[in-house]
Amino acid sequence: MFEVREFSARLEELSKAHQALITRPNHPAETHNGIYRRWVHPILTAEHAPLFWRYDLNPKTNPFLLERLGINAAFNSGAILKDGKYLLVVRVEGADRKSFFAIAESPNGVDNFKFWDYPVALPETEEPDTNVYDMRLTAHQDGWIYGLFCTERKDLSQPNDASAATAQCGIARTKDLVTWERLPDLVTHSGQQRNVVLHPEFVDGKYALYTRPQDGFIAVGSGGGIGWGLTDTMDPAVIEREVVIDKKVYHTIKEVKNGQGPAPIKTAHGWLNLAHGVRNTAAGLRYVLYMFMTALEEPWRLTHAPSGYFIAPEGAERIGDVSNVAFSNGWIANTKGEVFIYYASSDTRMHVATSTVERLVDYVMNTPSDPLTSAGCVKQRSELIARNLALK
Ligand code: M1P
Repeated sequence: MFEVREFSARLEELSKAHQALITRPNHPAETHNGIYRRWVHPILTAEHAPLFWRYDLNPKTNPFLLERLGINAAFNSGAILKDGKYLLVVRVEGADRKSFFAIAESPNGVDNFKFWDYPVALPETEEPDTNVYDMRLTAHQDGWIYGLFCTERKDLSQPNDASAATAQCGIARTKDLVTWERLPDLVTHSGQQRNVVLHPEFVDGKYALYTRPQDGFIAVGSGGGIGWGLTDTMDPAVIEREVVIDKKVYHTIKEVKNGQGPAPIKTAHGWLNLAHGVRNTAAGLRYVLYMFMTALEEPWRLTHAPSGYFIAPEGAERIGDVSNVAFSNGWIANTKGEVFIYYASSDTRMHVATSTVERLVDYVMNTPSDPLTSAGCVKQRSELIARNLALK
């Protein structure tokens, strides 16, 4: 029989290991490309979830100290800097496959992330969500912090297909990330929506949203691309006219689909945007991150689009529940101009890479764009080589 003594000893062991994990100092990787630095340890994993979320800690009701409600993953997190704290609204996925949101807080943005005691109690609309995920946080000019996320429900038009689902954009707002007001889901003329993000400022006196129109739940079909639309209010948010501002392109990193990452960062030169692009391979889809810049007064107009990917899954990042995925829906620019890029690997865990606004602006404005053909790429590279060899 498992003695109470053993219960206490095991609990102490578990607590020590958990405490060591969540307080482990992080450090930047030695090698880097000059654009950003990856930090060595994942900043959040399933194991970061508090023990009291997973175990019944009462020896009377759980004498064997069994894990009762497992956590599978902690990934795709929105981010915001608030009252000097780096806050992530994390997509936490239970062993039961359902995702929920929980806030994790760090004093420095790179380590010591600790979950608040309770997950977010997200109110529902009249049509309950089956699954919610990938929240983008936007501190809007109107004074609210908005959280736009994907709400997934069973596709009732296909009752015999247990996998048939629909994705739409759920909307909630808050002042403190504790109490949330749920607003009606976004209405657009597209079949489904995922990766919808609120622009932080009014544009022509309206709320502006980045969208991702798609025909099906996984496939974007003939639609896709990063869309843009305006709505008079967020309660309800209705987009009458959706235009694609960054489309899918053959034989690029975004051939199959793409989607806006977090809300863009405003700079003196334009808006810095982070997005994900998806291509197909014999081993399945490959998700990478890329960047682009849009005009300050016309955030729907791309001004610079560096060639290729910005971050691709690397090493252990390539392995997880959905392998070969880098995904980001959160970043933070602090008052010192430092940028914390929060990205998830393979739908499993969270990482951080750091850079500065200055470096990212240089990267986006001065990196050549994709010539779209092998011959064009050889020409582009040969010109670089020639310029460099001429320096000798
Ligand atoms: O599994 C990879 C990603 O797939 C979806 O992204 P997209 O809509 O662009 O295909 C999302 O479900 C995302 O959560 C996930 O990380």
